[in-house]
Amino acid sequence: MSQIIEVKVPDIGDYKNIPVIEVFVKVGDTITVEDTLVTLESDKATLDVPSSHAGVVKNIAVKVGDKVSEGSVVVTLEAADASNANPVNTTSTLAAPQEPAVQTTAAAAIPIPVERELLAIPEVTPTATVAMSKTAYASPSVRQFARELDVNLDNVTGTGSKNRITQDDVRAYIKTVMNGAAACPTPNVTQPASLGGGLDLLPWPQIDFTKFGEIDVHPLSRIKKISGQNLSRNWVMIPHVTNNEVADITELEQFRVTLNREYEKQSVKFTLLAFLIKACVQGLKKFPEFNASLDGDNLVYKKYYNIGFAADTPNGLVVPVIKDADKKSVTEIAVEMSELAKNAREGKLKPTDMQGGCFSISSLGGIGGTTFTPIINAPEVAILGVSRSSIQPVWNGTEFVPRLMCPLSLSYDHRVIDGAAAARFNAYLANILNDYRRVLL
Ligand code: CAO
Repeated sequence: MSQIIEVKVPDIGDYKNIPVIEVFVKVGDTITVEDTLVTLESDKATLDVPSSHAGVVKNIAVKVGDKVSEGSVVVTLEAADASNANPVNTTSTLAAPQEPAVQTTAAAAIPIPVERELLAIPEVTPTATVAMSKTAYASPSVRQFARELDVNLDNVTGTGSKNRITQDDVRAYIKTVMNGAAACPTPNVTQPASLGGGLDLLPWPQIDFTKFGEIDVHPLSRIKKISGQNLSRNWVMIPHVTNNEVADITELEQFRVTLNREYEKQSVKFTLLAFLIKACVQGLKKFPEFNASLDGDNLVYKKYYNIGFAADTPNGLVVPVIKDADKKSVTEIAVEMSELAKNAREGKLKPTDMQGGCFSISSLGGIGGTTFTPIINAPEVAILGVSRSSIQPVWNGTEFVPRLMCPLSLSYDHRVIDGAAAARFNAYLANILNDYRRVLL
């Protein structure tokens, strides 16, 4: 006898009214126990709601954007045979002799919430080079995690329930690859430890620091953990080269100070960064390969100009993005930047505030330093580092004159950008900053 079963959101702790961000089933689908039905996303984590029963989907009670809490009905299933439905939770059924029985049950126990990247990381779509498995048994958050690291889930062995692939399985796979024993299609063939294919790294040093003195141990913040993984991947996978240039910003700085005086009452603060963002847009227009992303053997040229800027927050680094910077004035950029920077410091940025970037700027000018090597924010192909401006003696042909010089460090992905192009881009940028009227050209 078939049974109609309502699958509900189970106990999800303190979370209430969480939006549904993805629905994975449609009416008519045949699903098995633990198939993911929907994903919910709170401000801190994403949660996959798996099915407690096998059966055919008869009705879907939620859609993307709906808010749900514990007990909200997610789907109605028709289980072909209650005894074979193999529910994860055993609950009493309301028998209805002629009609299908209706069983109300919570979904299977939700796996530990997986924190999906909310910060500093661009959204990732599967690339042509890494065929993302449609058949591997993994939750959307694990699939997302694998995509970020370009891992094909078909190569990963799942150790979770019913061989489900977990984040730890993906990590273990990466460790194997990094140790030089890259996944080998023939199970009996093992590769020598060092063929030059993997990084062949030594294990991380395990040291008992207390042997040398007193210590304090604090867990890394969530932002540091997430951005750390991205920075490591980008540093290891992208051949970085940094081109250093200096821009004479003497006149621009005078102009900026004048503007700040004029706009004081309107609470607009013109920072050097706002001018830099606009100047970079001009650079991207003139040198389109800087506004591109690698997708396998293809280069994707973007026709929009979204500029990210690194913001230092008490919890770590985040990169909010000024969208369509080409369509905004310096004043609009300054206002939006200050709002985004404030939200970043207060931990109020939305995931969408940090997505869609084409090129990033990391400005340490307000803090110090003469040059540095910023790490490219993949899948972008270049990033501009800005250090502290200082008065330098500059030869004008007849004498040394004091000029305000600003160091610009442009890191670029050498697979996409040649050294000569990088030098041209940086010199062009310096030229605009030298005489900001050029931004109009
Ligand atoms: N040279 C000299 N002084 C500079 C400068 C430069 N290149 N850039 C900024 N300054 C000065 C500004 O003029 C300002 O002084 P006034 O208040 O007198 O005008 C002061 O430094 C502070 O600037 P700001 O912080 O208000 O503005 P900003 O545009 O420089 O920075 C933001 C905004 C969000 C980028 C910044 O707050 C921040 O977080 N910086 C750190 C970024 C970072 O961590 N990068 C590293 C990433 S890689 O780990």
